[in-house]
Amino acid sequence: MQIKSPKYIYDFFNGVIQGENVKHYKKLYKEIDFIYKTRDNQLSPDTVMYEVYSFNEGGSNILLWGLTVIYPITINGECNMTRGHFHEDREEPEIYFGCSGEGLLLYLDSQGKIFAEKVFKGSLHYIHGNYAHRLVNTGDDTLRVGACWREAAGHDYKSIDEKPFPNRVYKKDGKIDIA
Ligand code: PAN
Ligand code: ZN
Repeated sequence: MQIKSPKYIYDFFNGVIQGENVKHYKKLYKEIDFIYKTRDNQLSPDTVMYEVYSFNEGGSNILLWGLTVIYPITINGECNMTRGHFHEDREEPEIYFGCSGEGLLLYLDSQGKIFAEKVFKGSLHYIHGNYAHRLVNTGDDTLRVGACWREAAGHDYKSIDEKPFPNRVYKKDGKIDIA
């Protein structure tokens, strides 16, 4: 029997996934400045707000494994977060799991009902297909969250742009404030 090296390395300490087919992108402030309540003119437009790694092995029923790395930045007191989305196919769920840092996972249904779960190293989250999901970094360190979902899920950002998450998360004097 041949023993092979793994094709992918999940480097928890440095917050990267390495391997041949790994896709990686950086989300810059200028690309998502509209998701925050206010604009911070002190923040460079090229500031990396978060990074996303993912890979899949192809095939007809593609399963993706991902990692989101969200930096501890505040925008006039508002905590940094992902853009947030529904899955295009509202039947497709996703699993998130906390790897490092502290945050909140916001869930929003199509009726506008919202709730959140705390995210920390070892937390595990099952996101049913009918919930939009957004990660918020509430800590002083980088928040790293793993994810597993099917390619068939797709991403629907438009619904969130039209009907945004009703609550925002702020950090004032080290205390979290949800407004
Ligand atoms: C994640 C997200 C990732 C970035 O992989 O795509 O955390 O968030 P936005 O896509 O909202 O910018 C996921 O939920 N995939 O389905
Ligand atoms: Zn998703």
